[in-house]
Amino acid sequence: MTQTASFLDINPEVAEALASSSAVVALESTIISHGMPYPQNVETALRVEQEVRDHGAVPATMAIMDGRLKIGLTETEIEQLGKAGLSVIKTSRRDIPFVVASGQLGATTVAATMILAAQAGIKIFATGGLGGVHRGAQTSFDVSADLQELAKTDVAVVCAGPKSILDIALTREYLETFGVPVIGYGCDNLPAFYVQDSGYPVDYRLDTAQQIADALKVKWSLPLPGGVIIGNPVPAEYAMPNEVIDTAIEQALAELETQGVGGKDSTPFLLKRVVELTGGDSLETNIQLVLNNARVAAQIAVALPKSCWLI
Ligand code: PSU
Ligand code: MN
Repeated sequence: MTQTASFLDINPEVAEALASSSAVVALESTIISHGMPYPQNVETALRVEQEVRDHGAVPATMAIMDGRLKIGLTETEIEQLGKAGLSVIKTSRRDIPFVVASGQLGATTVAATMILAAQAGIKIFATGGLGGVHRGAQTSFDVSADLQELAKTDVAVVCAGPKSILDIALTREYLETFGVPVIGYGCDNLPAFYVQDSGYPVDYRLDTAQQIADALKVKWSLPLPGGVIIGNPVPAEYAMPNEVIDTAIEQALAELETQGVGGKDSTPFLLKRVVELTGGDSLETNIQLVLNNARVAAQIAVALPKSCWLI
């Protein structure tokens, strides 16, 4: 047993799936505590888990509780995180040891979820949106730790693309520099969360879950360490009109600046304001795209050869 393994609390259903090399999909929890309001956050988290199950995989929502790295939560634990909301510690790579040592409640970001997933041997992860290079990063240096994690940790992240609260062009450049491939699932351009098309191309378009699974197997067998981004556009019927979302994002960004919000508070602030400024419409889009990502992640996990779970 490695030293890290002693901190892992693997939910029995997840442990059983991993022991038989069956498909497991990791899910993050900052989206629950900081990404959506209560009670929609809890309802969505549970629906997302169900969507993963309906497509043949076992869900493993991650968090830190009572000094343990939790790989798979119970419904009660999801409810606890959702109710506690912003009082939960948003936990990225740097925060993990402190949240564990203090026994506090921590919600994992994409970066932290990748770390926990990798330690448990889980390869596929579904979320809503990634962190990225923020607009104005040329002076603020605000680049999400999610991107560095993708550069080094062997987990594939299915997402609806970066929100345009970020600088998508700079995010693409950063990912290229660090060797993180961006796949479009059935799309030539990277989606931008609320909208299907960011206007920026993906590196590779793949049209089936099997093609994606095959490419992942080759990457990790080479071995070529690091993560992969799979951009999965929100279904057209749930996408938002460009003008509506652009206006809300511009205003949220202006408020961020005047209120002097920075550091780890920037992303939660922007997410919350965009929901408020769209009168809640963006929340429905957000829910639907996460469900859509959970389905695709489960299909990729099922298609991944069993040998891959052991790499
Ligand atoms: N982007 C979203 N929704 C989210 C997040 C980002 O559209 O919920 C969350 C994720 O947990 C992500 C984190 O890992 O915010 C990134 O925060 P930061 O920009 O502080 O690294
Ligand atoms: Mn940041």
